[in-house]
Amino acid sequence: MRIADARVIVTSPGRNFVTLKIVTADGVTGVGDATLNGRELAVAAYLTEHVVPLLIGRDPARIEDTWQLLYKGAYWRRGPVTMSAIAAVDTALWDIKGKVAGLPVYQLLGGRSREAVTVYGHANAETVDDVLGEVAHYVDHGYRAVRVQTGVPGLTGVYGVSRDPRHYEPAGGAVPAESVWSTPRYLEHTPRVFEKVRAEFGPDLMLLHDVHHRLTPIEAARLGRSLEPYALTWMEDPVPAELQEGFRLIRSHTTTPIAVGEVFNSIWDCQQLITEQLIDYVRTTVVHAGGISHLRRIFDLANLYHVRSGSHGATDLSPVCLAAALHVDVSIPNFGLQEYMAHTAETDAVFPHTYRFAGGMLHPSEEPGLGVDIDEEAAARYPYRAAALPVNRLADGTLHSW
Ligand code: GCO
Ligand code: MG
Repeated sequence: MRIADARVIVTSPGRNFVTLKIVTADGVTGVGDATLNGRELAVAAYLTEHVVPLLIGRDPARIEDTWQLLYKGAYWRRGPVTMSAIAAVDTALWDIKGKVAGLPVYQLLGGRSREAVTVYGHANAETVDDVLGEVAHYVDHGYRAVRVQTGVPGLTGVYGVSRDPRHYEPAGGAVPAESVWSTPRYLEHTPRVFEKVRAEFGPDLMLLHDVHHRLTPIEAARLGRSLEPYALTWMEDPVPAELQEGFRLIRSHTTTPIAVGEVFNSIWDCQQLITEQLIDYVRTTVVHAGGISHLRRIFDLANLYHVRSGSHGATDLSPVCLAAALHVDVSIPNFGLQEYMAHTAETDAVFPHTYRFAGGMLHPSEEPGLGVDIDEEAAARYPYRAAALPVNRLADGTLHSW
């Protein structure tokens, strides 16, 4: 069997998505997500100019060899653009392999390790009172885990709080929006939020919080300590993670578990965090970390060091990524949690899929392959729109992590 065609499809049903569709000479198709929020066209061009010409005529069954060709062959290793492009090819080839075998992809990964995938939803609101209502919404819909974000008194436009509470979308107009940040106000406010949420919902609900890289290690240590009475499942991205050894400082001060990894694109970004047991959950994804093949390598390494998965699943990762993530999640021994923000109806219509949500869990597709596709006619109705991620500044104008 040979690859006859590979199409890069850019569509914007409410937000931008990049999808690779590979077609074999006998008409089997496979899809892979290549969306990199705010940098979509860079990956689309990388695929079109540098990857698609290499795919035509290749044997689609050779997933590992194709991965190595695209990784080692480029010479310029790693990076989010390269690794998202490799991920799209890898994911599409697993989809094809599943269809050819007549099996859902999770069966090719070793079969089920659990019945379904526990997910966490996003409760976000400007005030503490309003966020209690949002948490209740998720509990009422069966969720066992909820991420909680609120505004901070005195600050406007805090990350994680959106106008539409059900569909958080950080990317906005063509030029980045700016907001002002204050670490002292945030550190003062956040434990008060969790005190109220824990008191209202009791000990069983898993609670999570995303810091979005905004602290230094010693500030993160203070936050983690102040949240200990409320027994969070995790504190996410407490600091930027380029300096992996910085996590030693956080770790030595707090027992609040740490989750990191949504911006990582290879095993080398988290190797020290994992082998020194500086984190509890690694949040790498299919799309940004080299596809199903490479994600499995990260999770296998993590498994040796008591680190569980907690894959990123925001709405800027397409249903193709989510479908693929569920096959990984249901099969690995060290699954932790999967982030889940429902896509809009227009996005779901462009990406027909057969995974389903029930009782706080996502169930992967039972169809051969990934169980997701792109409706190319529907996709063509939504042309690309430039949309940038925001930036954050301190009161004196200093650019800060957002
Ligand atoms: C999360 C993330 C997202 C990212 C977004 C960037 O935990 O879901 O932090 O909200 O900011 O995916 O594109
Ligand atoms: Mg996050």
